[in-house]
Amino acid sequence: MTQPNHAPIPELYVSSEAAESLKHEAGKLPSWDLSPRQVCDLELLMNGGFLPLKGFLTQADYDSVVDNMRLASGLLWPMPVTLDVSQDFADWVEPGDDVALRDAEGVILAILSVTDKWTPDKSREATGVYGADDQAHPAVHYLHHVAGPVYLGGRVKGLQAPMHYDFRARRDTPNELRAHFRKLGWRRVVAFQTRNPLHRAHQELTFRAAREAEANLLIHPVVGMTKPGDVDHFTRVRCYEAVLDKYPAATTHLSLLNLAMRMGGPREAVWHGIIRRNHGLTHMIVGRDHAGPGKNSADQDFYDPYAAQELFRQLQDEIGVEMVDFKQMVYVQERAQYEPRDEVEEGATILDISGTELRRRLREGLDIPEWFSFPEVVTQLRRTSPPRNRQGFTVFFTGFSGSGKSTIANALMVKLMEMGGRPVSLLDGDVVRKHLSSELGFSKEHRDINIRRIGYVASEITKNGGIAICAPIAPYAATRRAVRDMVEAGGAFVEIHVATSLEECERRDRKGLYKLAREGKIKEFTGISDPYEEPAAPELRIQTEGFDVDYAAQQVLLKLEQMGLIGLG
Ligand code: PPS
Repeated sequence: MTQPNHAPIPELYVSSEAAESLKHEAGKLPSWDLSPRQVCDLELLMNGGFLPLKGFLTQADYDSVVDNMRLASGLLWPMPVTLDVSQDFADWVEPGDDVALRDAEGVILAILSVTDKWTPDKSREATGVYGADDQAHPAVHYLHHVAGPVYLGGRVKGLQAPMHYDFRARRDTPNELRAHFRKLGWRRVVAFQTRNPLHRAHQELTFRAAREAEANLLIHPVVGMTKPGDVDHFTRVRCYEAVLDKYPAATTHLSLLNLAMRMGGPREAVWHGIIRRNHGLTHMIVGRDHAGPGKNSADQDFYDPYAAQELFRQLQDEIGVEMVDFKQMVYVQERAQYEPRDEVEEGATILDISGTELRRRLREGLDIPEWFSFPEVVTQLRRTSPPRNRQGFTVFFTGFSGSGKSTIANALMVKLMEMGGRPVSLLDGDVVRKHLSSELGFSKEHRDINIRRIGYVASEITKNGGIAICAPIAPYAATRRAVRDMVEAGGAFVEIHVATSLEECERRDRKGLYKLAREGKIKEFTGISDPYEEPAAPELRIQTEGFDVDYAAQQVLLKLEQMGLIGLG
């Protein structure tokens, strides 16, 4: 029978007096500003969540973890927990040095006593740990594009835990959870690891899993870093809180885990198991395609959907946590209840809504039935993902000086304000250059800075539900692309090429600038002495010759309506 994991475990924190004096000394040490992922890793190192690790992996441990899923001592450990740094920083730190590890605000969280410094072979790490050096895998992408080139290894002395201002009462260290279980007399506890909102099927399957294991249930969602594109953790935690009421009283607990996931499938499942053992759990639910990263660049699954369960089953004695099989629960219409898929009678009608379908219904404000999710959960999701016609977006005009961008942008702004519902901001080329970019000229470098500033402001407006209308020349395709990426993280980006020809702009010469440019009195003038890269695939291209402004603005409105960004509702 599984033994309760209640006794306290060792942490890496020093006493508060030692922390005070170390903090003063640490002021003189080389200091490293931790990335968000490193802050997550450090927290779990310090609080014992990553036992048996006592610091960031040394080179010998790293090599052994990559090749054999074990530390050099032979202990099971599937995931490299490494401190990646820049080449510049690595150049002035040597083994034997101490390094102060700081959070984003500059607070010293820990001291690393460096024993190892090496340049890893990242392709080997990707293949060994994630199964392929394929950048469609988020952790492989991170490894090659975000992580620094050099790793530092060594033991960590913890001075203080990273500060969390959100959901503080829901966060527990391993020892706090152990104490909680001890207090409640929970000897067998099954963990449900999740990075998604819980709907009815999850509630059914978790409760069933706990009953089968004759255990209490811990909903243990990851709130550190999950898969890019996931529902943000603020929304998810409000959803989990709503679901908590649906379990019988005093059977279930919710605790948040500040883990940075790698989406490493089978290896990650084993890692999750070890982390849960450290948190005092005795059982864990391992689902189909546990911690799966989705499709690879050949559009195939990275891992077999049952590989995680198989590996966990093989290693569960060493992990120290028993696996509970995940039963897929489906809604049977005739019986108006959830049942395990393998127990459904032949001929019965099974209802389901896929993740993609759910997102579509949220986006379009369509019905989400009660058999699928709890109304309280749907309310939270709708608050975060309002239908498209209530989300923010950016309309980005680009074209030559004098092409009519500003005039159409102004007309569009007025028409959108007439409709109401969302705040509208106009970031016109001239206005931006007066207020945001007054020190900039028209070199490529300065134009790029100018456009990125506009992109940043537009992305903030968009993320917060407003409409940003931008009307710069924005002559470079790569910079427009960068702005699109920035904005699309929070809403739609509608690129509109105002395709008035250079000849026509010069003929109109509204500001008299073309004449000056031709005379060489204005340098680097777009179209005359500086390039303009036409958008290859804008959402809309407008010809202005022979049409009035009203008609052009109308075309934009029709496009926005077609994209679902404006309309009734
Ligand atoms: S950019 O390239 O997007 O940063 O340019 P932008 O900020 O939109 O330019 C705004 C206005 O600056 C005037 N102007 C010039 N344009 C192009 N090249 C040079 N060298 C130049 N010098 C001044 C021009 O009138 C732009 O106004 P619009 O509104 O486009 O007519």
